[in-house]
Amino acid sequence: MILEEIIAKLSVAIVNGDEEAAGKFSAEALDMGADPRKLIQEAIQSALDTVGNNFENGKAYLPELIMAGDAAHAALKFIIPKIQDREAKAINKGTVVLGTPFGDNHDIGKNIVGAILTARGFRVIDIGINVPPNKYIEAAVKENADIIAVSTLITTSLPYQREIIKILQDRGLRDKYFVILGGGPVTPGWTREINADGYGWSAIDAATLCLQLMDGNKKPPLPEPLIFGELRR
Ligand code: B12
Repeated sequence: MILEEIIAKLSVAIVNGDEEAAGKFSAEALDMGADPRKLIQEAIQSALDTVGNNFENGKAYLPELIMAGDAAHAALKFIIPKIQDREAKAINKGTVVLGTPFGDNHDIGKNIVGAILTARGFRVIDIGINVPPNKYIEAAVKENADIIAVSTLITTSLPYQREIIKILQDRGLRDKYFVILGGGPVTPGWTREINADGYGWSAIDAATLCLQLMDGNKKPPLPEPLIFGELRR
């Protein structure tokens, strides 16, 4: 089988929620020299988008969503260490506190963002899912972070992004940390509305964003957020 066929089979395995096949095809694709980031983009993300659209249109139900998520996890178990092997650099470019806010349990995209940022030389403190706003701030203070990164997939959890910024302002800490946003329901417009410092459409955009924030003399809060990947939305 050629690599393109294996990538196509990986995608189908995720849509079908077949954990075993997803693990097998991702390992095979990597053995054949597939670029791990290409695998994420072309097989995993696109397959989950298909399942998400089917769910929205009533063609798939929660069990299918759960199984697809599990299959994606099974594939990423092989892919994430490869990203880190290939790219990990010893220099610490900065510390990022990363989490999914209260009410939201989606962590696949967050984990990919964490892996790519680590690979690009950031120290990533992953505070998990369903995280109340004040926990982001506690972690940022404790870890002496540079950036707070909030990954949100559920629309009803968006207000917690605003809440994080408000708590920082109320505690006089807004000039200590950049706040960046990503995930399906987040838009550049929302990023501007709540005065966050940046938006990235993908994990690669998240890395470009963090590198630019740490580059030069930028200080939070930025008068205008940095936006990456807007055209791909
Ligand atoms: C898999 C999945 C699940 C799995 C999650 C498994 C897991 N461990 O994460 C399970 C089955 C648990 C699940 C549950 C639910 N889900 Co769901 N789920 C999805 C699905 C299909 C894929 C999400 C995903 O992983 N995508 C792949 C990753 C790689 O992409 P990503 O997360 O967008 O991340 C990328 C970028 O956004 C970016 N990024 C991400 N974070 C950040 C952060 C920063 C700072 C930056 C810069 C960039 C960045 O980089 C990432 C990599 O490139 C989406 C549909 C979709 N197309 O997104 C629905 C979806 C998100 N789910 C949805 C819903 C409604 C639910 C449920 C409420 C269903 C229910 N009735 O119970 C529950 C909610 C549970 C909860 N409280 O969170 C809706 C949300 C609608 C909305 N806008 O509010 C969606 C959009 C489906 C739909 N079309 O209706 N879900």
